[in-house]
Amino acid sequence: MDFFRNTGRLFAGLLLTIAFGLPAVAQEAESDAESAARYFNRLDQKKQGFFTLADMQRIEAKTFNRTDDDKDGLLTLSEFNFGIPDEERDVIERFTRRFRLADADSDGRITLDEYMAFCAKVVTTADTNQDGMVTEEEFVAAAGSGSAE
Ligand SMILES: [Ca+2]
Ligand SMILES: [Ca+2]
Ligand SMILES: [Ca+2]
Repeated sequence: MDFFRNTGRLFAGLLLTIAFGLPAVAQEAESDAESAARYFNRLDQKKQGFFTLADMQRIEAKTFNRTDDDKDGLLTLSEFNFGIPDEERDVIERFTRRFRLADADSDGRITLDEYMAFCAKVVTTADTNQDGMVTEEEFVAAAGSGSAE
């Protein structure tokens, strides 16, 4: 899963997995679940067994800045999709779809505010018992069930 090496890509993928459910292909579903667990560990920096919205936004703000190649405070589609090989058409299509979903006002650029709002959506979706903490169990379940649909 080369494209999951990039934290930003992984993040974007999970957001959409959580918010909109898994793709129909079983093989992809499995890798998404594995990726969800890996991504959870990255967000749970203190190894407490959960992360909060504040944790996620702190970490993802850094990802945003790293992905923002020209440092104009906006993510374009080409920045967002940077590094995906041309032959990976399904991946490009998926990330393009995700980009559009994160781009709340559809102006072709993702602002930090839009990105942070998307984080909030993920936490709201994944935190099924609404205690403000997303546990690994909640996170992986949300990634696997498409519970937001
Ligand atoms: Ca930019
Ligand atoms: Ca926008
Ligand atoms: Ca919870």
